[in-house]
Amino acid sequence: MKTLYIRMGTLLFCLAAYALHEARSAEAAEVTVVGFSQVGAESDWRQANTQSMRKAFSEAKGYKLIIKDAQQRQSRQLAAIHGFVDQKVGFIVVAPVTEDGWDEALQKAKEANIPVIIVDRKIKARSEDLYTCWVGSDFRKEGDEAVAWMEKNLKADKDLFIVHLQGSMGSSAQIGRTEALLAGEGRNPAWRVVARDSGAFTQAKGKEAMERILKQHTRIDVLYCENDDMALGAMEAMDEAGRSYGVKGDVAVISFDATRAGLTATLQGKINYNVECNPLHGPRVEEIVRRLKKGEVQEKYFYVPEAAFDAAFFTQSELDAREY
Ligand code: GYE
Repeated sequence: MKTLYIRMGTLLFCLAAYALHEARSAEAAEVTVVGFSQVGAESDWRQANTQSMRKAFSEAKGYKLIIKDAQQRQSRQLAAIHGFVDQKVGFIVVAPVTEDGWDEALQKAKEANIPVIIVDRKIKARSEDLYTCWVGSDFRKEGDEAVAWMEKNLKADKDLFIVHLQGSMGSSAQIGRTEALLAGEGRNPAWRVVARDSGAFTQAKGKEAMERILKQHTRIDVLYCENDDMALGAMEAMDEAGRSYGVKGDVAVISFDATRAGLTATLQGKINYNVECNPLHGPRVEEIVRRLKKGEVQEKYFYVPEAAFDAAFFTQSELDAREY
């Protein structure tokens, strides 16, 4: 009888140890699935943004990150959100291409109880309750920074002829940076925007737009360009047309993003003033996911810190110290 009790005891102990082992390995293997709908790969900024998300949501940290590249099309982003809900991901992250048109997809995620974090550009939703929170830049402030530099450094006793290259129309980045220039125009009667065109934030389209503009305008004092990729394209067009630009040239170049390529051009004096747009959202978004998992409440809006760089003061060591 005694032996039987001992055997049963041993058996129960083994079963309990096995159950504990199973529970522990399930816990260790618990993976958080995050669906990320990215705008595309249109610019260096965007690529740095995607990298930052990949790094933050690594497998080593217990994540499975599903990235869907929308190739700058909202229809693809909407399909991606619907797909993420059907797949029952734990969290959805969206970098929205435009501000409008998200209500229905977000409603579906809300009904499925999946938190949605918006990054980079903002959205105009029927209700702010349709998403959990937002992380990104203050685009109007970036534009105001650039316009303030123009007001201080490009004082014109006569008219200032400005060319304005815009990003993807309807995106918050375009809207904020454009509004700032329009406000500057309103305050400065000597400013004349002689041409305005969109280069959709890409180098190729920025070049094409600038080629068209250069054919029509012999005098240009300023190029206000809403990102570095388009500025690089526009500089190619100016090189080919034999027009001088930058600190020592005829056309002062104002740009946004402060990517490595953009800041290299700033260091070379080809871009006069470059306003940073910080793409490193990954760590912040990952922290938000961790906190949401613990049930902690988020602040609704988080603006990433940003700087601006004047070619007159920018140095090689500052460039070397940059993270992207
Ligand atoms: O400035 C541009 C990119 O939304 C902040 O999109 C982003 C903008 C960025 O393609 O380069």
